[in-house]
Amino acid sequence: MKNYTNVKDLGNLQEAIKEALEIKKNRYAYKHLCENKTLLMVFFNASLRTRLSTQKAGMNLGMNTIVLDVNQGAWKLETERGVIMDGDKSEHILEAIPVMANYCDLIGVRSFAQFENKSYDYQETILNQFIQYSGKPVISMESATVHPLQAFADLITIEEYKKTVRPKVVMTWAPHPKALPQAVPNSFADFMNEADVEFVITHPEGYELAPQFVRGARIEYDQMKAFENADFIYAKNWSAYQDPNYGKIISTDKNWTVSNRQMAVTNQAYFMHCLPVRRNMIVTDEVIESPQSLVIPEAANREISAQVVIKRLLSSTKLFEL
Ligand code: AN0
Ligand code: CP
Repeated sequence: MKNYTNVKDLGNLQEAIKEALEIKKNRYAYKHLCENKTLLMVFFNASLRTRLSTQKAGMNLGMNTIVLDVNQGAWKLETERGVIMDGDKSEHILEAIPVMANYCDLIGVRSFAQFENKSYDYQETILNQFIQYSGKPVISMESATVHPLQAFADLITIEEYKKTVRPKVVMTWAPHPKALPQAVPNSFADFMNEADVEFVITHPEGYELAPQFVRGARIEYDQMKAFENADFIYAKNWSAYQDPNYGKIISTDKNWTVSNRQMAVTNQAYFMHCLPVRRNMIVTDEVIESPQSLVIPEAANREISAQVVIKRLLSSTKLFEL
């Protein structure tokens, strides 16, 4: 594995899940594997889980970890080539990336969609600059269009809690006051489409996601119908993907907030959300506090997904031959 951005990077998914569950049983089994290797985590946006779990995963493997919050203490970075840099940006990303790469063996990047230009976002311009100019393996820690560490942790969680061989997993849009990226639902769909589950996506009309992520998944516009007999409910808000509304909020319909009303028609489904979550917008207090809520074990599995990815990335590079 050269970089980590999507489900295909994991190869055989069953083997990846098996490896994750083994690591979870003994997360210090490889505590010397990455000694004297350094993980650099670059954050253009806020984070709680990704920051802590990825750092912990690196430490479990004996790595050094450095965290850089680009917007707090570093020079403001220009990301466009060709601009005359007479504004407030002191350094260009084209110098900053190779400089940062000097000090590490592996780079994680968090850089959300900016919603100014859909093709700039969907070409993963920032992440790809890291891939192109660092010469180091790169992990998306939620970039413009994907959040594969989250989706892998979600899949591990479903594997741990499923009661049937092929559970019904429903991803539902839910309302939110601010426009959010499509990265989390994109990657969740990317993973569920490859997993052994019955996958259904439900959202109001106009919230259709990019076809390369949705692929053959069933879309059901009636949320109650989608929830019938579900084993897992995966709630998430996202802003519109389709033109001309890219990056915009086109509904705040509170009927879509996940509550006991919808959960009642499921097969006593588990509730999932990647967090952070706004209570009583996305999900009611009752549902998130219920015994069926998996939000905390789901977050715990972020350490495990990150550890599998770091281990594989460093094992498959030439680093260990140097
Ligand atoms: C982000 C998002 O929806 O992509 C991060 C989720 C992991 N959420 C917020 O910005 C609230
Ligand atoms: N789920 C997730 O990625 O959370 P953070 O934004 O806190 O890292």
